[in-house]
Amino acid sequence: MTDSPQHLIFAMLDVDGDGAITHAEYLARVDRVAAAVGRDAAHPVVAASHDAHDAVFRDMDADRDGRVTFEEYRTWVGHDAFERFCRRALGSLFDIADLDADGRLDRAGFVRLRTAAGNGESGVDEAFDALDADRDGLVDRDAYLSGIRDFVTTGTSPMAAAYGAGRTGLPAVT
Ligand SMILES: [Ca+2]
Ligand SMILES: [Ca+2]
Ligand SMILES: [Ca+2]
Repeated sequence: MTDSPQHLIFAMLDVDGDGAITHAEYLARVDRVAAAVGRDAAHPVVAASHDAHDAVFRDMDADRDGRVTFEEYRTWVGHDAFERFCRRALGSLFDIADLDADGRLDRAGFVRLRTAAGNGESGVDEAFDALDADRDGLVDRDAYLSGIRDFVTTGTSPMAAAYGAGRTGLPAVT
């Protein structure tokens, strides 16, 4: 395994490290985030997030065996996949954490979201600072999603540190 964005994200999503992302592992992210921020599991934003994650999973799992291998993930991932699916799934997790629904998260909410979504705590403050460009103590939904997209597609992004990739980004993905 290298430190490419795809490897780092795959390793994060393959919670038990058995080499495949199962449907249950992927959907459990939603429940972890909801629990971490104290969101009622019956709230519509949680149901919407389950639906979004289910759609992403079905799109990733090319051979429909209920397991997404790294090869399936690597084949699937990219700019088009992000815009079509990931943006909705990751946005839905943001919405779960955005308890006052103003489209912004403060630092505490951001840390809870990132940690519960499966990222380590290292680099999370750095990522918040990088995404909070106007220093108002809040990160906008669009800035957050753009930051992740840039990391997934280019390896260089304010979000890179939050994936353990270091602040200067990564060499070209091979
Ligand atoms: Ca697994
Ligand atoms: Ca599969
Ligand atoms: Ca908010």
